[in-house]
Amino acid sequence: DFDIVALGEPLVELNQTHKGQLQYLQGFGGDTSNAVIAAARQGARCAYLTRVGNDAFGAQFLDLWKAEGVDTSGVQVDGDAHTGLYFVQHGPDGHAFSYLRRGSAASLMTPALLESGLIERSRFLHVSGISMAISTSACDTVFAAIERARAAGTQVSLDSNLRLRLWPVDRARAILRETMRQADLFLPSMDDMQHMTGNDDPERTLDWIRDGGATGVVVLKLGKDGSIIDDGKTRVPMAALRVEAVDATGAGDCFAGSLMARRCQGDSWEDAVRYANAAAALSTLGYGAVDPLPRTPQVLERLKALAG
Ligand code: KDG
Repeated sequence: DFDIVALGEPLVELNQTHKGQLQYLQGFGGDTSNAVIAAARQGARCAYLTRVGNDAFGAQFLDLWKAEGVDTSGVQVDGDAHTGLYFVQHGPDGHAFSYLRRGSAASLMTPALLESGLIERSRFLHVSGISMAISTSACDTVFAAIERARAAGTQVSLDSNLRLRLWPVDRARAILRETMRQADLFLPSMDDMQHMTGNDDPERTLDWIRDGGATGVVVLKLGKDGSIIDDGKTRVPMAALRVEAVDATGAGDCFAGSLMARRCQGDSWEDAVRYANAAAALSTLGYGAVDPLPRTPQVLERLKALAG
């Protein structure tokens, strides 16, 4: 059995590590894949559900997940479509993504992907806005996955991860509003919420989420201002960790994966968020979404240094 099964699209990553130069470091990305690898590095038992191409990149991903201890029995290989790809460029406003993903193998997933029964054998199902934005059949797959999770008593975790290049804001708002209601853990970022609600006030944003019918735990991520844990009764502000970030790609995914991993190990919400904050901060110290993801000893060391 598993602690976490995630569902979404893995993307090969090409990261421009030297500004202005035509050199790209190959790595791996895709928000839900990043999250599940981060969770595995914190000791969680993880599995991934997706569809990759029958190409070199698909094979690299299968090798990566195996090396990270992520179960791949639910990964399908598509004979025709390719594995998606993205480029990361770094500028004064942080990182920017360019995608080559339309028609990718993952975008062709259908609810048949769920027949492996992995969701029923996991404590958390993790999905994101991106999992639902890549195609209508992927969106159907996420809805079917949530239905299976709820029927089986598997907790549903949803990261907003709004990507407005993948879907129009009206559709994103309607679908995220529907799915956030069904989530046991909703992880929106203030930036994403601001795009959907037009409002930049965290308290009013949390009110919007509650008024919209969310009943689970909500952790609203405020970037450099930390986060707020709202369990439906109280709202607890949590401080951010300041670090000199080299590349913040995947930091939110590291936060999600580490948070779930620590919940599975029995942490309180506050302890789990504190841990996930430290893990996410550490993940920004190197280039790439996956390579710099920390492991438990590093995170514990950082937490100890902070406490001392
Ligand atoms: O959170 C990081 C991801 O956004 C990145 O790995 C690429 O999945 C990706 C996407 O669709 O933006």
